[in-house]
Amino acid sequence: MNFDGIPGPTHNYSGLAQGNLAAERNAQQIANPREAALQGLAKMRALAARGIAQGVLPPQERPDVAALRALGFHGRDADVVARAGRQAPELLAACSSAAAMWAANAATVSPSADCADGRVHFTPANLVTHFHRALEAPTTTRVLRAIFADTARFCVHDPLPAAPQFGDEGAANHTRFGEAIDRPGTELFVYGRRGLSAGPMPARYPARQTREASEAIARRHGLDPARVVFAQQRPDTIDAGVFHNDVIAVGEGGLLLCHERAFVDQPALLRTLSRVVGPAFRSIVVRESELPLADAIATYLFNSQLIERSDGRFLLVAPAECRAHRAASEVLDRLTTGDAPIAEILTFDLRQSMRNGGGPACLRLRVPVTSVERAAIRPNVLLDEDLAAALENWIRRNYRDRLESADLRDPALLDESRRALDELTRLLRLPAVYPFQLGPAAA
Ligand code: SUG
Repeated sequence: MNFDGIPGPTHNYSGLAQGNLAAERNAQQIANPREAALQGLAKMRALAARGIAQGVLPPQERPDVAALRALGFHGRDADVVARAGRQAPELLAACSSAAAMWAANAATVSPSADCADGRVHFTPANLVTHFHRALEAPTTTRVLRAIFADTARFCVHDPLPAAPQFGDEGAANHTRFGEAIDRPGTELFVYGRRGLSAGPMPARYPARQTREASEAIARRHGLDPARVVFAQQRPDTIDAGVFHNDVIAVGEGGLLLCHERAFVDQPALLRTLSRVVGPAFRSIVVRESELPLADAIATYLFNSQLIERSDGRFLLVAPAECRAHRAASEVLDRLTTGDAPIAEILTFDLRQSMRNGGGPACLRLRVPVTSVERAAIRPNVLLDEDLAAALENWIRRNYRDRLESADLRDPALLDESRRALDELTRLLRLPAVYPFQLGPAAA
């Protein structure tokens, strides 16, 4: 299943993510939160209409008043926001980010067939590299525990310790290969650096995922070490703007689609994967001569969703930007030529999210479940046409169509946002998950 994050009412462009070229370039643009949420919903709705199981993850409470209080701003909630806006607008921006929409960074998920105890394991990401993203972990953990509440089938761990050594960005750096969901598969963990030891490192931009974090996740999920593969992102590729592996590679079932500059010692990695995954493994490597790395990053071609259809071939869900770019569009055409494993391509306009460096794959968390496990998920977060219509109505009534940095100081935004989330909690029949619903103790 895919669970997509709903872009929240404070979606804005603050240039907070270092090494994320789109977010850096679009800093201080005027955002349209309503359009962001509707674009995300349109993608979910179209996939659900094709019979692809789809769930939703609610946005988070922003601005995060408790985080601002922790940084020394005091008074009533409205005073906290006003003081932060006057004294440290960059901190208010960080505490107002709607970045939880990029659900691929919510957690790393291992299917039950891969885990020693036969449950689906989740490790919510600590996202320690950026302050605005590290704020997500506690609410993400509560939301996942509310949705995957059946502890006989699901295990939602605490995030890893929040230290640079264990920098973890969730499923954006994790791929599960396998022929079936109920048989053991292979899990590929991609890291940007080794936590504290030496070794190749990007010079310019942060390597967000550490090998130590990935190893800890593999251990706590109870994965079979013989079926776990670790690989390093190329440091020069991170320095070119590939801040997560899912900007340059996507895999599903037996298929890996990646750029030739994705991994350190890529030929050796592909050999390892074909040995460990087995004969079903197939890779499609796009050459620099076909699509230069800079264009791959600008179009986000690899930040596509690869979805296996019932006939065993794949649907690729790509950003609309790929069709507006000649070389990228030619790559897409080539991917579907003849008896290629990819049978069809769907594109979506996700521009509001794309301007912050978030494409189709960033917006979704894959949760591999059997049909029995699916039945154990809290039902009201599963998208059908009724829920989609209700969400659309909720977005149209609650979201602004224009938000710029100065608006983050508006105390009405906090009230609007809380009202919207309170209504959404009821719509999705979730228990209280937000600090404003739980009281000061939760924050
Ligand atoms: O962490 N952008 C996000 C985008 C995350 C995309 N996710 C994946 N590739 N899986 C990030 O860089 C920008 C927010 C701002 O600048 O306002 C931001 O956080």
